[in-house]
Amino acid sequence: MKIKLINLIIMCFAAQLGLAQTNPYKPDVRPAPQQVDGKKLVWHDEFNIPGKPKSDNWSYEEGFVRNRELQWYQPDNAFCADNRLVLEGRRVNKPNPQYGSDKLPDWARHRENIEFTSACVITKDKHSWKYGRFEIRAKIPTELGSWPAIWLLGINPQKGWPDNGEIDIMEFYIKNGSPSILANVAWGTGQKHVAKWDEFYQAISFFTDKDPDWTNKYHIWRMEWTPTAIELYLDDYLLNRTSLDETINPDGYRPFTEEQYLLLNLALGSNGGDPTDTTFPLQYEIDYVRVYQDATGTYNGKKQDEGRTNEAVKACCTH
Ligand SMILES: [Ca+2]
Repeated sequence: MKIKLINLIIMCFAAQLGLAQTNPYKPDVRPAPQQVDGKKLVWHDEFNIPGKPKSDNWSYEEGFVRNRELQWYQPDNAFCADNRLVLEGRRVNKPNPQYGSDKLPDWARHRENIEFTSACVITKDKHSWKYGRFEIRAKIPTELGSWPAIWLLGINPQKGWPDNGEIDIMEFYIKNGSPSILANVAWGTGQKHVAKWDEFYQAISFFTDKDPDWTNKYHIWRMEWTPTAIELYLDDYLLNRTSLDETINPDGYRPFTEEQYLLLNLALGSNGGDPTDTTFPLQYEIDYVRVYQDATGTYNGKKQDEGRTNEAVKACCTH
């Protein structure tokens, strides 16, 4: 009896330990902490409800958008399943519905066909933030042709890129011939479409040499954005730190003292390399996005349940 009791105690202890640990290969389904390091959780999406990403959080970029990338963005390639958001890159062969149209940028309107589709989800016009801790747990595809990203752009309608600022919490693409992790901050130079960059890049072999299974695991990308600086981390390893004293446009505008919105996307081709020989589909999996703020931060957006039907709220909250 005594031995059974001891065994039971050991089993309970082990179970608790198990719960306390995160499986690096799976989404972390434990509830988001409401507070960390004195900062409160102000917004999050755990992507735990199967189906389309919540429409009160996300909208979509559509078509051929930027950088001569190969993919046609469409909502169909974004879905939630098994407690994570999947942005799926697919190889297709179909006519470009906007072939020749001036709705597309010059480089894209002459593409007769769409060879790849993918997804880009954005919080533009729905949620934006100034300062805070941004924590994103994700597993990225690293096959040739992949260009996954977690990034932010300024919301000021009077300003364009790059005057509005850009923060790349995570990008993965081929830099100087090596597949690399990038973490960048960009702002204005006074010249149209020309940015000043505080760039960081590190060959992914730096990570995979230490852990050969690195690419099959989820990792945590984190931004600490304060009135003083932007710090970008990967699994608690500081990749890049940018002082906000540097990030002043020539006209005096300081983009990182203004609100920014979030983009999650899987681009294909361009900086990502040629995906011709890559096996598709490719999946970029995002377990959660969590934003924490202290008194310095601001957050503008709808409350999580605003605009949703009672049924939707019930479906959410009984899940
Ligand atoms: Ca999740």
